[in-house]
Amino acid sequence: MTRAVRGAAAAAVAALSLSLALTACGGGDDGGKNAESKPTGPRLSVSGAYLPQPAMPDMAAGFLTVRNTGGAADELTSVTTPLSDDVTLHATEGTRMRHVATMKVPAGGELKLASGGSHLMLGKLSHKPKVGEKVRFTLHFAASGPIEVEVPVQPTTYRPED
Ligand SMILES: [Cu+2]
Repeated sequence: MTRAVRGAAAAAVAALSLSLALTACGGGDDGGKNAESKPTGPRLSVSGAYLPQPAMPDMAAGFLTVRNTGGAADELTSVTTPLSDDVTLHATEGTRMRHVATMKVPAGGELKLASGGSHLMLGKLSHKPKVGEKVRFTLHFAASGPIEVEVPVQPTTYRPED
């Protein structure tokens, strides 16, 4: 009799610890799912980069689009290139352009640098780039690692198709 009670008690304890183990396991799975559904960091890609062959010998503009398919915004902080030690980010407001320190790449959105709008301004060119040449740009961001792009030099009047 005593033995049977002990046995039942032991079984109950075993069942209880088993259910605790399952709960803990289920909790672990839920944690994993929550982690996946949490917003991710920025996920950037660069497309459509080009550099019109400059009309002036010492200054050029650069255009490109940075897409962000991630869950967090990022910021373009600088661009480096062998072509220039003096690359600045310019925003265009109306007919005036303004030097800005950084440019936002919104989550699920894009930063578009296009003719007539925001652009990269390259001064003190190491040489005058010619059509057909490719210039390496390295884009630096506040959160993401740097992205390198080979930027084709296009005719001065080139306009990309949208
Ligand atoms: Cu400018």
